[in-house]
Amino acid sequence: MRTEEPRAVLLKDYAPPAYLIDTVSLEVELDPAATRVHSKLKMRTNPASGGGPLVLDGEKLTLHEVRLNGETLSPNAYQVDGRHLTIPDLPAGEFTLETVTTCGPEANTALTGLYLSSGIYCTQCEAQGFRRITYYLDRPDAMAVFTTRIVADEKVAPVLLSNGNLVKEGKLASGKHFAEWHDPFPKPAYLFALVAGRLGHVEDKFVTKSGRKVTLRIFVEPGNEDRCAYALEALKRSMRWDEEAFGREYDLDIFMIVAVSSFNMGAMENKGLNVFNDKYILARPDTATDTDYASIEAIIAHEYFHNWTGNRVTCRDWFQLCLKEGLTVFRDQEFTSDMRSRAVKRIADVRLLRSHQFPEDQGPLAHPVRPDSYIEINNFYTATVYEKGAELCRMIHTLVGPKRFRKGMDLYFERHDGEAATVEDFLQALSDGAKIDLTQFKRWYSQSGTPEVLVSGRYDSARETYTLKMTQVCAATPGQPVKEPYHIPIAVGLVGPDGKDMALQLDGEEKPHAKTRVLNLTERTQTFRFRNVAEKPVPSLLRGFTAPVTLSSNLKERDYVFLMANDSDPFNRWEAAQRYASGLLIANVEAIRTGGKRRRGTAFAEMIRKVLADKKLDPDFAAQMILLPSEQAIAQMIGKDVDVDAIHEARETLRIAIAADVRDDLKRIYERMKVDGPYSPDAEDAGRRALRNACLGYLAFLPDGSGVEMAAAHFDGADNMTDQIAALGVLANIDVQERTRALETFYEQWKGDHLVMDKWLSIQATSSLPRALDDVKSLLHHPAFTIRNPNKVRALITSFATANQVRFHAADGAGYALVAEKVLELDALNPQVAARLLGAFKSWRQFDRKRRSLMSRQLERIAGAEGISRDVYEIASKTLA
Ligand code: 0A1
Ligand code: ZN
Repeated sequence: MRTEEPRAVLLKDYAPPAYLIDTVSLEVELDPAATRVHSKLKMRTNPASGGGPLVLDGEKLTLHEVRLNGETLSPNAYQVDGRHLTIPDLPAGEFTLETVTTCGPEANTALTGLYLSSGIYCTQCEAQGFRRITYYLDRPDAMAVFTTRIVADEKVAPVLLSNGNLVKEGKLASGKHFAEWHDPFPKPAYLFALVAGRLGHVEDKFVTKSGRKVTLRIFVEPGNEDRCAYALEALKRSMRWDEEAFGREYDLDIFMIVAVSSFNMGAMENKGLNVFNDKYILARPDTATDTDYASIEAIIAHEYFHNWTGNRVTCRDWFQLCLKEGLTVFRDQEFTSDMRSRAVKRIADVRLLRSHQFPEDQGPLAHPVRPDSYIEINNFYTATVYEKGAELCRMIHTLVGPKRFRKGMDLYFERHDGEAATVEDFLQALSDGAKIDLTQFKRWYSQSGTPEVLVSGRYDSARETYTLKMTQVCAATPGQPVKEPYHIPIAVGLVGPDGKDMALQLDGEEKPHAKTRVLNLTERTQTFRFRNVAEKPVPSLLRGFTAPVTLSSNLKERDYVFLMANDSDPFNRWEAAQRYASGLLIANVEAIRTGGKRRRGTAFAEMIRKVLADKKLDPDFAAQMILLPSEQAIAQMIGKDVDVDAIHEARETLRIAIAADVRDDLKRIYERMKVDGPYSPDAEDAGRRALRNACLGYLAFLPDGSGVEMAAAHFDGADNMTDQIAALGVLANIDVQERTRALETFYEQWKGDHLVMDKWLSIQATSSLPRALDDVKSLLHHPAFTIRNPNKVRALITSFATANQVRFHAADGAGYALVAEKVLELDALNPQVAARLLGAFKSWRQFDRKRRSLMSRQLERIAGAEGISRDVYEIASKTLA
């Protein structure tokens, strides 16, 4: 049990640093056990705050020497504890401070600071990793110009990289060599990076719109060079897109990316030297799926776009994290929408928002997009900061339109380039540049919780009016009992009986305007009345999902059936199908529990038939239309006393019934969507594969067993990973011989490839068969698994805990016990990854009484364990609160 409660950091306590650092010179002599770092800081008193003791951050460092203006300080002139180096007396004005420290990359299992990933030295400094490399003002508003000299054994580390441009390199005595890098752009320490090791690379060039020639390099472990082509192409497309869409050019002579296999997150935007989880770089048709290709494209773009939203304009403090993350996610979403299908991208983003952000916002870990308190900042790289943060940017974009939004963004860059900014700065620039009052809108940044919008529509045939009455409510969240009304943009359309959109004329308007209108809901209750509505329409509400809210309305099942056939807004067409299917599944769950009669879902089957027959429909979109909502989505909609077994049974039976109803149509499309010729990851072919595999996902479960053969043949005939894994994923859920054979064949084929092995692990962990828990337990001891690699943990344990609802929530609590045990084991090695895994318990209150009690017992066990990290303590204690 912890003796003292870790102290929370509060937004309201922000104060500028007492000292400024103008330049940093680092000399880093690499050694696995003791890397020596000599740092020379040119500092001065901050005129804005006026001196006092200098408190530098530093953790897990051995301090050897401190020099002030060239003179070694006696140890009584400073204090060191496990977290700081404090120097009470300093001369007024400018001074030079040097420290010599050592750190141990080999023993660094937390993967923050300097560590070794498969023998490659690399760093991860966001959010507070730089303090594990040297003593420093490790805060984002301390911006300095960095020069980094790296010294290493030439055999161990022939490649030496850091931020900026290479200024010098050469050989030294006894097999050592060095490289010196200079980054002319002042930056906070979290954007520092250093990589050294035996690395191969691929190279290309990019000429910016103003004519700057940029060398592009992607570094990988030797042997992986043939898997970089897609990432490199995606990088060039991202660079061009940012010039065209936002007028932003790249600013150094070289842009480098390094792919490493041990990484806590997806990737990191270090200035000029991005470091990536290799999962998001390496791709070849036989090893990567279409989804992998799409993620690579999106993450390459995301990190590249950070160069302006995050690096050139950075954050004043970590509370402002959404300033760079929400905005950059919005930018990468727009990029993907321009590269691929906008409708399918929107559906994917809303799915992610609902599956990850909504449960967070509606549970014990709810926090505002701009939090005002944290114990461990690494716990705040959340779906709320990223995904809801992006939705807030999107809402502003919806309110002002693309042209004015661009003006606002231009002004933001103009005003704040080279600065560490705040959410207020961003909103002010957008407000001034896009000419919009965002005073009320700002509440979205400080109020947590998902607002609920209740809509009631009424048609008056005598007056030919259609009235929408809207009410917004937002439930209490931790620390926030009462909410003020939000400014919510709600796009709506009215669909006439002929299935066509009506022209919309609001009360007080002379003539009809567009067929989709954005209504501004700003009060608790508001009424919008449309005139000249000749026939009773069906309203299409929240088109394009223009706000991150839950919506309930007086629409009936038949209205959803109508909309899923007719809505011109593709998002809402998909949404109507999901609502129809969810309603049906929830009714069937109830029927299972009470012994009532189950419904068969003929309208969904009918919709599938129509969608499959529509040759004009984009196959990727069609694939989205025919998929049933996930078990997790149903659990979330039910919200309390969730019965995971009934949900599983309801969904499985409905899927089989639908498959039986439309088997011929599914078979026809399965044949028709076969892609001939060599594999291409482009959106068109990927869409065909998605639809074909969605058909297989139904057919494989036909009660006559014919689908198993089909899935096995699909597996054997696959010439790319997308098809191979689709078939394996289907077979993994069926208890047949073909399952064993396919898993074995796959293992034999891919056991030498760590990324493909992650797929093999997670397919078994997410199997809905009752054996999944035992399989996970034995795979923990398999050579393909190690708890020290975050991708392995995510593939096996996190996917079991978050994507296998029916087995993680096994009634005897064995799933909970296993995951809790692993959280504790992992915490001793890597607190960040442990805390993330613990997030699997966040919705514990929505399950039945027995499960609630089993889950809370595990949470208490973790919260009370000896010596747990701040990271895990914060999640465990807040989840229980
Ligand atoms: N800024 C990165 C994500 C990132 C955050 C934290 C990390 O370590 C704690 C690593 C990466 C991004 O948004 O891509
Ligand atoms: Zn980011």
